[in-house]
This record gives sequence, structure tokens and C-alpha cells, in this order.
Amino acid sequence: MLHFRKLAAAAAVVALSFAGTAGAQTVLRSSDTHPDGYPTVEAVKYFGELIKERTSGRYSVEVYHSAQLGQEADTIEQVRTGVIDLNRVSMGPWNGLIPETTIPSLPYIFRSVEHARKVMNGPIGDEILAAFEPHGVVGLAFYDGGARSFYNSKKAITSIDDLKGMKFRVMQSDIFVDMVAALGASATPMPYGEVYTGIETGVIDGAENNFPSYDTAKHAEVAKFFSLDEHLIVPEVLVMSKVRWDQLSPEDQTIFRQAAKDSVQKQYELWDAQVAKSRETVEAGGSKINELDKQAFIDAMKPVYDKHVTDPKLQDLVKRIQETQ
Ligand code: GTR
Repeated sequence: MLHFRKLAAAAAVVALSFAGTAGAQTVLRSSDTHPDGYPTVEAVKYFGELIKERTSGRYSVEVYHSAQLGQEADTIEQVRTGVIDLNRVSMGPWNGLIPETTIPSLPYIFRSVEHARKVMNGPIGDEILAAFEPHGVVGLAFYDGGARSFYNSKKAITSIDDLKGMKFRVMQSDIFVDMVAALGASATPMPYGEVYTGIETGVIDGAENNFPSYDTAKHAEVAKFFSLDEHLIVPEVLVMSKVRWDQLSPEDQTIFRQAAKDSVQKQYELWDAQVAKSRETVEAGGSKINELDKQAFIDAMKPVYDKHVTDPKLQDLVKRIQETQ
């Protein structure tokens, strides 16, 4: 009898510590369209290390890179419904859902990458992050997505006239469709993962993106002309499913928010290095990069602003961004 009791007690201790460990370790699933090693992927891994350390191992993050969980539009639905816990995506695909996200997605809204970092990593950025919450996700941080320019398989773009009649892939947002139309070209929204084949088969003449995407998605292989018009500086965003967020204690929520903010500087450093490396790589691979006079491009964007910035709240946001020094 005594022996049995001892055994039962020992079993209970084992069960408790098992339950303790199992309950204590939650691995959060995070999605990213980019390959392993890309600055956004590495920044989210770093965020994961920070929360692991700060929650004494109760939470960690596994990044499913290379669109393993789907293309961005699909993963946005998954994170909103709690199928995945975290997601790092561009601001573009949120435009139809969250009006505030349209503003940092406007062409030439930022004067430079530095201007964008200042705005998005300050009070205006926090205000835009808060706008995600009624839509099933908690906005945690903005990362840098650099400046996007047009690239194509046909010719160097040196002025707006060169764009006439050409066909470019854009992210799924009306702003980008209207932006391309305002330049006299036509836009085809399609998922990122289909761009390479689209250019290769001639369904589109080209696309627009930053150097790291142009390089790592191998678009440079099929579109050799990269013209530095830098029409967009669209921030990247890290969001967490509201379903999962609501299960966190207030203390853990603070840890998560802070860790996300702390991963921003890391992403900037990785980003700057990647932009330089990717530019070198594509040039070595035979890409022709040309500068151009941006003023005519900037002037051509007036109808896009007129159409998309009609709400006084959004007009005020534009004004405050422009006033940020
Ligand atoms: C990249 C961005 C991705 C994705 C992609 C695209 O620059 O990092 O999140 O939005 O562009 O054009 O679809």
C-alpha cells in the first residue's frame, strides 16, 4: 500500500511537470513571403528570441518563410481568423480594409527612406498601428520596405513617355492600379509569387519593387531594366492575430509590444545591408539601372491623391506626414 502511494505520488509529480512544460511553451506561427535570411524574416526571428528571453521560454516564434503558408492576401485572412498567430506583410494588401493604411501607400508621400522611418517609427506610426485593431489583428511594428521602382524586360524608362502602353504587375490595391494608370501604363494586380512567370511569359512587361525583392525573387533574371523613379516607399508591418493576443496576460502584451519595437532597429540595419548587397548582385547579373528626373512622376500623381484622400481625417494625416521633418 505504502509502495503504491509512493508510486502514485511520483506519477503525479511527473504529470505535473509535464503539464507544466507543455503549457509553458507556446510556439507562435508567423508568415512571410520572403526567403529565409531576408531582413523581414530575420527581424521577426529576432523578435521571437526577445519574447522567448523575456517570457522565460513560455513563448517563441517560428517563421514560415517563402510563402509556405500562402500568398499575402491569403495569410492576411488566416491571421485575422486566428489560423496563424503572426504575419509580416506589406501595407499594400491592407488598403481595401483599413483606410489609414492607404496613406503610407501613396506614391511619393515620403520624401526619402529616412523620412518614412521617422514617421512610421513615431507617433503617427503608432496611430496607424492602432487602426489595425478593429480588423482582427494587433499592429505591432513597422519595418522598412525601402523605395520601389519600375523594372521591365523591354527598355530603360527615362521619362513618363516611356511607360505609355506598358503593362506592370502591382500589389492588390486600387491605389497602385490608379498610380500606374496616371503614368499612362496599365496595371495588373497579382500575387507576388506569380510575377516571375508573368514576366517570363510576357503576360506583363514588368513589375515594381525594391532591390532586395527584385533580387531575391529572381525578377532580375527576366526583367533587366531597373529605372530608379522610387515612386513608392511602402512600409512593412508585423501584426498579431487578435484571437491569440487576447489570450496573453497584460504583462505579456507589454513584453510583445516592446519586443516588436526593439526589433525595428535590427531590421533597419539588416535592410540597409541587404539593399546594398542586392544592388551589387543584380548589377553583376547584368541588370541595367538608370536614374531619371522624378519631378514629372511626382506631378502626375495628383489625380491619385484627389481620388483616394477625400476623408478629412486622412487629409490631416497626409498633412502631418508632409510636415514631419
Ligand atoms: C515586397 C514586400 C512583400 C510583398 C511584395 C509584393 O517588397 O516585402 O511583403 O508585398 O513586395 O510586391 O507583393
